[in-house]
Amino acid sequence: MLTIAVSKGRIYEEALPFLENAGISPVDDPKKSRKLILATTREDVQLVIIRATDVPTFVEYGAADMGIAGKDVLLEHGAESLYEPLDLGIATCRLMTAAHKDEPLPKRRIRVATKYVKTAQRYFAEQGIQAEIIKLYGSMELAPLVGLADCIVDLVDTGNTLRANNLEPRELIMNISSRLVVNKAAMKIKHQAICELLQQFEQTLTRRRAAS
Ligand code: PRT
Ligand code: MG
Repeated sequence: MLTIAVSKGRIYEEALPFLENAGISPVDDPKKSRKLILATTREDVQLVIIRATDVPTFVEYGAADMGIAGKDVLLEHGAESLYEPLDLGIATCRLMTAAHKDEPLPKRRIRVATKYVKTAQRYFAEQGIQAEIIKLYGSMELAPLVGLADCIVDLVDTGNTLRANNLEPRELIMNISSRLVVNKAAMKIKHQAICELLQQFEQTLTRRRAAS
């Protein structure tokens, strides 16, 4: 049995064509079902539906053989414990700093609100900028508005969320997409099954590149 960890929402939606090309269709719709383990049209494959940020943990510990996770989540988790063989090019966005529109950052040590604590720490250290990182679990955009932070580090797609809150994107930290990750032991023990699946995913990628 191969277990694949995916999160509900945009990653699941965009990963479906890859799964379907490999003959994997979940028997229940995760949007309607409360089941956390979904059987699929392939007897040898099941999906576990978890929070996006938990995917690397499940795969690292072998609770799932493989998973699909955003590069933002992988950076924050630390990727040394996993194989990351394939960039699926889905759920794309940018990890950016953002701040009040038209307001320069203060010259003193800045306060940064984010859920990406390690990534933000690394980024500001590389830039030689003194920053105090404040961990939040959501609604980062609120922090500069209420004086909790001078800027934020968050994902930006259309920029609508920033604009709606009078913020503007500033520096690009990294372009983000979702990656296929594989447990290291599973890669040895279930080598053939995993490599077959990898090839099928690659085939979908190649077809998409040709079509675009
Ligand atoms: O929601 P939950 O707490 O369960 O987890 P999650 O928020 O991590 O899950 P989900 O499904 O929202 O995001 C999963 C992954 O999708 C992320 O880890 C990213 O890799 C990827 N992704 C791609 C995004 C976005 N685009 C995105 N725009 N994740 C979040 N956003 C949010 C962003 O945080 C901000 O609040 O959308 C808002 C910005 O969008 P725009 O279009 O207004 O700029
Ligand atoms: Mg979310």
